[in-house]
Amino acid sequence: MLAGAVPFSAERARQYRAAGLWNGSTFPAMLHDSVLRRGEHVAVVDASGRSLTYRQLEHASLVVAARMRAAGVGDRDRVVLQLPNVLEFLPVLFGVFWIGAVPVFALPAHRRESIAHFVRHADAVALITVERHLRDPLGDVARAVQEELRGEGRELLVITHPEQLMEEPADGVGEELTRCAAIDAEDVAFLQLSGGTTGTPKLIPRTSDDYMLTLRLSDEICAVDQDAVYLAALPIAHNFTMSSPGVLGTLLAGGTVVVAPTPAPDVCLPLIRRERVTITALVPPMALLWARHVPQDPDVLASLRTLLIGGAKLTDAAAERIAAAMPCRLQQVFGMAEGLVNYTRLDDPLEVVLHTQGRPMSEHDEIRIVDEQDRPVPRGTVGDLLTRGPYTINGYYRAEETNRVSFTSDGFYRTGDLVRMREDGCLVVEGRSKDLINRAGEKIVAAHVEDVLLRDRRILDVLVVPVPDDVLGERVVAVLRLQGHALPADALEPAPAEVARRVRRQVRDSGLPAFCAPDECVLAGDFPMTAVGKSSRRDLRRMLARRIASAAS
Ligand code: OOB
Repeated sequence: MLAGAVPFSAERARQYRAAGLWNGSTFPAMLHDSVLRRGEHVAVVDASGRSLTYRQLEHASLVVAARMRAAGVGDRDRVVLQLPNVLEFLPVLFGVFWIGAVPVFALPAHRRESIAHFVRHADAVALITVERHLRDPLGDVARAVQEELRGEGRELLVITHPEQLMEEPADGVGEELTRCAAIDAEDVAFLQLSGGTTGTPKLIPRTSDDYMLTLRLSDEICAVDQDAVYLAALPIAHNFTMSSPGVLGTLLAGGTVVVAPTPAPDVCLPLIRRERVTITALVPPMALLWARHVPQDPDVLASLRTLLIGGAKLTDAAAERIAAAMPCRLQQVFGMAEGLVNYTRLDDPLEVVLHTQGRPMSEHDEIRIVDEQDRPVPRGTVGDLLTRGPYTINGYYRAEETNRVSFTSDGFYRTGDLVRMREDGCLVVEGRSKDLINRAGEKIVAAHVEDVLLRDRRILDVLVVPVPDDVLGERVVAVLRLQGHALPADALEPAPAEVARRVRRQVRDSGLPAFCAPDECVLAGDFPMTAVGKSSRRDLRRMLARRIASAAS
């Protein structure tokens, strides 16, 4: 096992093997298997129409492997990938896999401090990125990190033209085909990043065995087969886009992956029509945006069968809005890079699809919902979600102290999510344990208030956040994006009095306790986003704090 990763207990590993959950397959072997079955089928195509068949993808990845090896990168070396949704992502990823090196999945939105942190923390030998992505000079960032490390006496190989890694001729192409059997499926295959909205992302060691299991289960639950055409609209290296069922689930099934440079509807909707996309995945704010842009011409989305929505809470009102607009099935996904993934099922009643976050993928997923003393709460009561299972990690990479608080002594991961389990076994996410607003001792679930407000069509989106208050401890602030009220992206301004009155009345009339009514309403241009496009409450709280501080001075 890669040093710094926390292994499964021998007993549980034995059980998972015996149950056939872990079957020893690896990513290179998966790709090779798809080549044998689907060699001439298109594996990946990008927005400009460039494409690779399975055979070409495998060959390109072997060229990348040979070049990386020649550059001195070897077995178990960590390689940070900061790649946007480009065609090269897959050949590079599999190239790194072939040589037994360990990718670390950064996202294009990560800034220099985070990239430097990943390189140091993972002790990476290489960083592969592009010169530019949208307006971000990722190449300059990579060289700045390289310089920083050089100052510490460490060398970092930086590659900012991934297409050059695929150039021929290269020596020794194909040697990995025979070596790949040596990759241990129970060892760490890559380091994923935690998606939390607080602090620096932590590194999450996932094994081939555990991740391959998630692909097989996801393919089955989402009905992904060799006819699937999956649109990667969200950042490709995020766990959701990668595996639920994502890019890798599609390659396992022998389908086609379409990579979109951004999730914007004006980019993705034409791509869906052109490539006859059958399935894609979005975070809730983006799904709401798509729902507003669904073209009048129903033919544009005729091929789309399934829209997966996950990554953040989809409120009931948002779910209803999206279901009404999108001419396809919805599936909610409540997952985490640490492991556990829940889906609503394709044959679930609409009520379940719209109002729950589904149930675990595997019957071997263990779920505990507990109170503050870690005692199980009765069915239907909200509590902290703890989980353990065949694809959930046992610890973050090189993080002993964090692991002591994030895992129980018997190996359950503390997700930080507040959930309740319905009688039918479906989970409903009520918020993050840290996101409860504590107003003079009354606990307020932000998502409940948001759900009520989103029922008003004039409200495009809303976040309800706490702001420190001398009297109340915390007061409730509703930050709104209103229809027909365009503001500069980072603007925050007090809402007109009649809007605030209407909002408060709406919350009181909904049946929520009176203390849930926002103490203050603010209008925003855009919401700050996390690297994968979830609305960031943390950044919004910071912006509000800055606004209050500057108003006071
Ligand atoms: C996915 O993974 P991460 O690691 O970026 O974020 C995990 C956290 C969860 O602990 C939860 O707080 C939140 O994101 N979350 C949801 C949710 N899906 C994720 N909260 C409410 N409802 C949902 N449907 O975000 C991720 C990984 C794999 C598949 C899908 C999402």
